[in-house]
Amino acid sequence: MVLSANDKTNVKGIFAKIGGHFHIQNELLLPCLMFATYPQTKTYFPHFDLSHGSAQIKGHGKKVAAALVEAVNHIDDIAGALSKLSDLHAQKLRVDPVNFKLLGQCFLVVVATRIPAALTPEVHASLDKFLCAVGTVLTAKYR
Ligand code: HNI
Repeated sequence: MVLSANDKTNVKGIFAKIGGHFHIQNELLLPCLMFATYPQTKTYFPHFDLSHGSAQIKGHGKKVAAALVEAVNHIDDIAGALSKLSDLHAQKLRVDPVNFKLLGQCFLVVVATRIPAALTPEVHASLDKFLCAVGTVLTAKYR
């Protein structure tokens, strides 16, 4: 997935808005939305308290959000920035790659509902490409 210069600008812009406007809620909203919309994703978290608003979900949402920010900050080398996470997801967690698309959908829904004006068709397309790129990196080491 090759991001154009324009895609990179769009992605950085949307993350700047996310950070400023609903960072905290998003940490909770994103995993809760994923578990509610795609209950099959819960199978990877048998050890979590998955009730809405649980501290574990919140803590995890925070880590995922931080990893996404890291990817944005190193948008020219996402593979390098997320290399350790890529090892973890491939070798230990073994999350079926299809789940990354589900999480990406949820992320787009969060942006679309929270900051609808920012999600122009161009930004939507760039964000979709970015989330695909992150998913590709996190599943690249699966064998
Ligand atoms: Ni994912 C752990 C980032 C998609 C299941 N995941 C993490 C951690 C980060 C992270 C960061 C914490 C690592 C650590 O503690 O060292 N995950 C991401 C990112 C994406 C993603 C950036 C995609 C954008 N993970 C997914 C998906 C699933 C998933 C789609 C399954 C549905 N992740 C997990 C599980 C853990 C995890 C399970 C371990 C949780 C724990 O603490 O036990």
